[in-house]
Amino acid sequence: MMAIKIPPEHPRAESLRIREKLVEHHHNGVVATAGLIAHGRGEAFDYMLGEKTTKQALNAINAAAATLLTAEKAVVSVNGNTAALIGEEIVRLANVTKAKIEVNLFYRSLERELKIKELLEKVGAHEVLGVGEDASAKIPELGSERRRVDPRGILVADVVLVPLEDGDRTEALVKMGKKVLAIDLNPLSRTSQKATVTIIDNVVRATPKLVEIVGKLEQDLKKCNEILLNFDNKKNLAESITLIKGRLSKLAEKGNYLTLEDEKHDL
Ligand code: PTJ
Repeated sequence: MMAIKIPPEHPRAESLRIREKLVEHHHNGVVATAGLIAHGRGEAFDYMLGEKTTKQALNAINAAAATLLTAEKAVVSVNGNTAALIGEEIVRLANVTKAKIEVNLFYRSLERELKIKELLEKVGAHEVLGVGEDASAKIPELGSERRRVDPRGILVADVVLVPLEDGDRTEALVKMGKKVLAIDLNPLSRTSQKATVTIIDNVVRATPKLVEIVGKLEQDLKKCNEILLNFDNKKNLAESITLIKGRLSKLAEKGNYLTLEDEKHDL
């Protein structure tokens, strides 16, 4: 049940609905308290990006789809925020890419793990790894609770999708030789900087788009390889930062909202 009723005509209705969803799942124990802070940080970057999936994000989504489709053992890592915001899309993505789903929390507790597992099962997940004693392996050189992983999942994966997380684990996973696909609104975060493919976008927009593109590329391995050959993460990331810089410059000139006409070159 939502805590407040959001008028549909409210100019920021969608953003408020997302916020309420997180608050609701914070109350029921899925989202960590720090998850609310993390969301606020994300929202600030989303303002700067214009709250849309940019051309650069779309490039990265294509590369992430191609990586998932050419993976041997892909895993989608789930934390509190992602379970609350995109639980259904995660299950859909895991189904279409034959990836496993693993719960991996920074603020780890068995209670939260079980709640997240239950939420994912409710929206169709058949198997959820990483819960309790199942996370019996450890990622080397990692101090946080995120080091505990499932030996059937993240430990042996060649590709790990980490929608929205703190940065320490991405670096450790890359050091282990894994490809990390990140979705993060902040292009300056350690996760964004260290990932193999970085999607600078909101998980609520990027994940359904990723499912859609996986559906389109599914039968076309040649196209997947072509996408991967032409994708340069550093360059794409730099272009996302340039886009923010450009938008901020335009905003600074105008001192007001940008219209669609102002933004037509960015879209
Ligand atoms: O559920 P747990 O215990 O694993 O904890 C999860 C949080 C998110 C609390 C934990 O991973 C954390 O502290 O993360 P950080 O360090 O705050 O990083 C979160 C990153 O996600 C920041 O770079 C935000 O900009 C970004 N972010 C927040 N909301 C979104 C987002 N990126 C994409 N979509 C969002 N909706």
